[in-house]
Amino acid sequence: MGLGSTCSQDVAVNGSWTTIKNPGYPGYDHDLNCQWILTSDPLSRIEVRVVRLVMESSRSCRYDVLEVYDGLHGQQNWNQTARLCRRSQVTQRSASHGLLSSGNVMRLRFKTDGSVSRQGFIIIVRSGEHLPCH
Ligand SMILES: [Ca+2]
Repeated sequence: MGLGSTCSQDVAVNGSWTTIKNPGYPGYDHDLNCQWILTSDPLSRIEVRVVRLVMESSRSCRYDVLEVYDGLHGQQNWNQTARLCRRSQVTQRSASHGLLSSGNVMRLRFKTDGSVSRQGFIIIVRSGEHLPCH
């Protein structure tokens, strides 16, 4: 399955928390390739917090994975900043510190393989810290 309309979305991020879940939560299909492009006000960063993350887990997240990309210079230059598939990762970094963009765009990608599915994820996003004006 490629990027489908049911699992790819543009999300306008503002100062209030917006919730994003995988399609079908709790539960997900095999062979998904979903993405969310998050955009906030040009002068603010985007903060991502993981509320729940229960996936088929592996050490390198090679089966099912939620990837986080920072848009360094807009949407043409994505830098992968996280690969999440285990609850322990969330406890260590995302839940406590959040994941912060360097600019006003971020991309999330949810990929699943052809076997074993669990609940999936719930994350919340908002625009946070304001960038200095140039
Ligand atoms: Ca799987």
